[in-house]
Amino acid sequence: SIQACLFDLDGVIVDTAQFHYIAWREMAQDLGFDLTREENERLKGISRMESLEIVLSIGGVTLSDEEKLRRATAKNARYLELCMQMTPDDALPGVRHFLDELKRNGIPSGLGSASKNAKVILERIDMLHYFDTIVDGNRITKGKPDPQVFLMGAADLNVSPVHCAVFEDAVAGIESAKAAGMLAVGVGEASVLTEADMVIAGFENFGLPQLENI
Ligand code: G16
Ligand code: MG
Repeated sequence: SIQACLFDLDGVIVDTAQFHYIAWREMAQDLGFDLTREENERLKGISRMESLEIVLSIGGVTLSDEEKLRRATAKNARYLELCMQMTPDDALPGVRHFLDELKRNGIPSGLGSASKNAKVILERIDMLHYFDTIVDGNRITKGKPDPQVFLMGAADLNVSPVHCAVFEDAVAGIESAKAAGMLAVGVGEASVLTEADMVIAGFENFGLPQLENI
């Protein structure tokens, strides 16, 4: 039985992926190339500096370490500027209701995100209080697909990994959950999240009874 739920942030709780894309694309264009939506898929769940390396390789651009840091910092400033347009209404449909249901049933929730901005974003959409633990890009040393992020969350909540369910929209995140020995629920398309134990389109018609049925 499931005793704890761990949630990815971008693409599961809130659609900040669109802002990451805009900010990376603007940087790419400034460097003289474009970044397509399809190429952007490869950045989901991947850390900021690793994402930068992927974007630069797409454009065939080489930068000094100093310039890489400057570009990553500028991208993040632009990303945060875009995120500040969000309001509590920007939480993805049904997710607040599901987190309420977990709370009512005494099932702890944790956040497992690669993002260093996780807390700021959760505060912005007024959802920080739902999480009994936050494992974010500031705590982890190994990013997804490594299981570290979710194993830390399970340890914080004092729940064995086999009793944890992970909600993830990224291929790298599903891999991470499976490597941690957890139930992996994909949020998105089954054709993309092929390694997930179950895939849901979103949280609108999803609750504890559906989770317990997996
Ligand atoms: C998120 C996004 C990634 C992003 C990463 C780091 O991970 O999916 O695209 O590159 O965080 O974000 P930041 O630059 O804010 O530290 P997740 O795990 O929440 O999907
Ligand atoms: Mg994600």
